[in-house]
Amino acid sequence: MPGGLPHRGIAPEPAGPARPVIMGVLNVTPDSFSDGGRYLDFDDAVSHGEQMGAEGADLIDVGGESTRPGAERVDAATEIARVVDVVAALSERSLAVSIDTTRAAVAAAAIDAGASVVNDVSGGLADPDMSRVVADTGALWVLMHWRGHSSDMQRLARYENVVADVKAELEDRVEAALDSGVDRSKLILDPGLGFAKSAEHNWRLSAHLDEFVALGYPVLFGSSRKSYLGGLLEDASGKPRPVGRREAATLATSVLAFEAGVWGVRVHDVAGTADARAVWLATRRAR
Ligand code: PMM
Repeated sequence: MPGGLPHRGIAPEPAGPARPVIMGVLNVTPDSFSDGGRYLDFDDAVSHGEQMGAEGADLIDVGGESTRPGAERVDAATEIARVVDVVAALSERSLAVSIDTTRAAVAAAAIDAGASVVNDVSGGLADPDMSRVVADTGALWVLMHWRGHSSDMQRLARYENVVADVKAELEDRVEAALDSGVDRSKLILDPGLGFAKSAEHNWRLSAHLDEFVALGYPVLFGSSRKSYLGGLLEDASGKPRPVGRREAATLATSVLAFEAGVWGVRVHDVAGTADARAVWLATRRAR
């Protein structure tokens, strides 16, 4: 477990495979593709975070800017105003919080309010000050594979070999993080499904998750409700499965990711994922 992320409960873990972390998504935005607009209100956001904690989330991932393809950016002050009180309230309730941001100023404000993980979908590329904030505070840092902001990221979805290229680009981000003084024990890697990736790219990355695990860093996997699942499950007229009905497919991808050895999954449906994790763990421990 990198950096000693607190696990809920005090019972010692039985010997065997590590229990994967569940990161519950809490988007405090008007426009995220799945839960946009639902948790802009402070009380709604905090109670949803608490509910995910009660359902088995190890981490609540609070985000104040949508990264949906084509989304327009908000300014840093707006992003901070959306997230900081929610982060403080969840931290006060002893929930571990990650801040989903590409901006150093937002990460610093959230860490100040109690966040212990920076979930940076740009892998440090969007803001040159991010590595300093992470190094100075000792926060864990999720380096996700990214090639550009949401407004034009689908144009950037060109690869020779998506698995090899994403691995190499993530390794470059690791080198940059280490060079700027971040401890290797603080790093978590994420192949970044849907970020400058076609559906085919997402399937290839999912099929080769074990190669990312083999890089030697904890791996986070984020497939929850993404459009490649909607496309897979299109109806007879070719209409994609709507976002709200992609949960069973998401769970299947999470179990496959557990089997590939990931450190954690980032999901909207924490209760279902916690059940799936219990099934996977019981099965693994019975081997
Ligand atoms: N996906 C989204 C946002 N943040 N962070 C990580 N580390 N990995 C992801 O795959 C990821 C992310 C987009 O999904 P959302 O709009 O449901 O938050």
